[in-house]
Amino acid sequence: SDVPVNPATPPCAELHLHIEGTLEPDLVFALAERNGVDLPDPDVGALRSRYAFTDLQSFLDLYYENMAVLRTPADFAEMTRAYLTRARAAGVRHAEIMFDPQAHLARGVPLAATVEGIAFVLRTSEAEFGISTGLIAAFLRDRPAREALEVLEDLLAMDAPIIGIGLDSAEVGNPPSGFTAVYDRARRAGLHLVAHAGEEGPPSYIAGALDDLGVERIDHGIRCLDDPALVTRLAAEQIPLTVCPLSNVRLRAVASLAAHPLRQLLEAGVMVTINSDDPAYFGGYVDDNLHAIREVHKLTDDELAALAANSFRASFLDTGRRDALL
Ligand code: ES4
Ligand code: ZN
Repeated sequence: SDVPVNPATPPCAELHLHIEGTLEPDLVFALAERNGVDLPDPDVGALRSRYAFTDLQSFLDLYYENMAVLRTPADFAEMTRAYLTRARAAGVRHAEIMFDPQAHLARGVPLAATVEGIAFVLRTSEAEFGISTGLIAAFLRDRPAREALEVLEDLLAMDAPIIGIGLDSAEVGNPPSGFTAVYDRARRAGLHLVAHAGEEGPPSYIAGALDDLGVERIDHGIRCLDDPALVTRLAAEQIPLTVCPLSNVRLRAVASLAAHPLRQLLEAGVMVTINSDDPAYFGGYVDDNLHAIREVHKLTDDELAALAANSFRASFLDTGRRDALL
């Protein structure tokens, strides 16, 4: 088989993972067949040829298109189970998993179908896969904040098993400041708060996520390096960045893995973690990310261990399991 095998990487937590981004091309075709969904591509090979992205939007277009095959709770459950199986092999012991409820609602999939399909599998993940989990509802920043607030109210009303909220999709032109009401409501509900910022967008969006939304963690955040004062702040406050090297290369946020600013961030004292983002789209799971960055940046075993420790410290784990994993 052509499944890549990586030398062991240390056990870690994965904190930046879109469950819809784990939908592999083979599963797209299998679910399309099962659900009678017409696909634009004749076969998996033709679909795979469309994974050459030029920026975030070119990826998002295919990401939202492929989601059309997800119709029933069983579809979401199967995708989630496939991720956990692969994540366990990658060394993941804890996963904080984002999903995009609005992307499914917009296609006519009820909120309950999405939540129940994913949550059904997460309920037994620790026993079955040895992976503790938390579910994060991510809101689409290129849709109205009012819609996000309505979906959040629905999630709270149905007592959905979420630990937090996030903010994703097309970043530039959609700053954090538009979503203060959503984050205020989530904070009042006792939820954890994260947001994508500084992936393609400017450093001011990272500051906005911290100051306007009150997030505890920044997804991506690599563009903080354009603002030295912000880097100093992130280091001083130990704000975790969930960095995704292969994603950054594939979406051309950085020119190459060699040019990836991971080392600059570490040297500045920033709390960095390594994650896979959308592994079915960007060329690999968290072990593939760790491997690629280890080889190209000549990371030592101690440096890899420090990144793994960061992942547990930056997680929303309760102290009992965190200390057991550290
Ligand atoms: C995403 Cl890489 C990335 N950036 C922003 N939004 C997203 N949704 C899924 N993957
Ligand atoms: Zn992401």
